[in-house]
Amino acid sequence: MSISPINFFNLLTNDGIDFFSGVPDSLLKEFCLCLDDNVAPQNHVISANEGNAIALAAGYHLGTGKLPLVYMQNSGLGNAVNPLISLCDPEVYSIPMLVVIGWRGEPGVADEPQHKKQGQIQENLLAALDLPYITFSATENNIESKINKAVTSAMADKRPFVILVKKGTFSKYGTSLSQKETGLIKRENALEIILESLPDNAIIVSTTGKTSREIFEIRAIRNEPHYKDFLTVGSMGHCSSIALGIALSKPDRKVFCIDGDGALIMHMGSLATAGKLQAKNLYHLLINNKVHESVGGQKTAANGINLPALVRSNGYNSVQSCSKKTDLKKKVEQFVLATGPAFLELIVEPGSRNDLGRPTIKPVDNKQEFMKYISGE
Ligand SMILES: Cc1ncc(C[n+]2csc(CCOP(=O)(O)OP(=O)(O)O)c2C)c(N)n1
Repeated sequence: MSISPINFFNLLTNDGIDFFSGVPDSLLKEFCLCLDDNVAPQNHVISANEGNAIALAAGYHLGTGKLPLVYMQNSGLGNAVNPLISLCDPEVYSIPMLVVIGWRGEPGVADEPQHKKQGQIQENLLAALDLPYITFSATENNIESKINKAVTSAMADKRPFVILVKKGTFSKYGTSLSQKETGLIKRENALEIILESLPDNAIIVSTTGKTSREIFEIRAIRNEPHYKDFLTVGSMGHCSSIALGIALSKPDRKVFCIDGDGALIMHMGSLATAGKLQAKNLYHLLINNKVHESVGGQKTAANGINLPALVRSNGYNSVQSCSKKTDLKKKVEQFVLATGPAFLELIVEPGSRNDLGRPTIKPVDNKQEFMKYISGE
């Protein structure tokens, strides 16, 4: 039987765990919802990236001596490797924590191309990192003793202990994050307007998750080719750096990065690089819904910060924001004429269609066609 998130949570708290940090994941969505509902905000921190979550948890342990919990999708393990092995490892500071990892791309389970390699190497990777682990699946019946074992082992050996969670492990939590009508434009409609307002020879690099899925569908519905769009299906947080790399190598073409707030915040340091390099042909569009909508709608740090001000202070040449549906087209048209690095934030309503599909073109084919397009062939 699948595990009830609240049962899992109660067992963790009975074992003394009261601090949680991580980046949300679709496989862990129900557990994340349960944390949102049951933990005070200062004890449940959705961090910028998975490495930050490990470091936050390490700090919490240093301050309290208690066992913290970090959660992430296995895509984020790469972000976490450095603090896991150079901070928490028994040969360095020996810091205990539980690390709950959603196992996308598990061998034998159908998944998207960007998850396959990570899923395949998952167990070998944990072995190479010398991280002890147990797995949880939908057919679990020994949850309590397994959690006790994980907690005891992490504390006794003073090291991170991993709980690897297979697809379908958690049952529904009950409530899901409400998608309130805000009167703002929906991301998909904003993307429709953006795509029709960009110049014909625009080069587009879009972010991980539903933004790229929507762009793919809009192109398909309009019978337009997909080769203008590099859909960054994995590698969350890096699409603006990919766009910058292209912009530097193609100074005569306008390169548009279509980013998400969770992704931008995940690797915010790239803003400083973009500001410093002053690529005149770099156009950074942020679709800001203030949540990680693609994996369940959990809040990002965009809720409390002024992203345009931040971007401006990093040296972008032109910075604009737009929250009015009726202004959007005009704002995008002005943005296209600005001198880069240019930034336009579009505040949109969280939410997406339930029947949204996924790209049907393989990433490597997308790359080949895209390279032909940008080389002018
Ligand atoms: C390194 C990494 N961590 C986590 C994920 C899981 N993930 C995929 S999309 C996404 C949310 C992206 O949020 P945002 O950029 O705000 O875009 P939105 O989903 O709101 O459109 C997350 C957390 C991932 N793909 N890679």
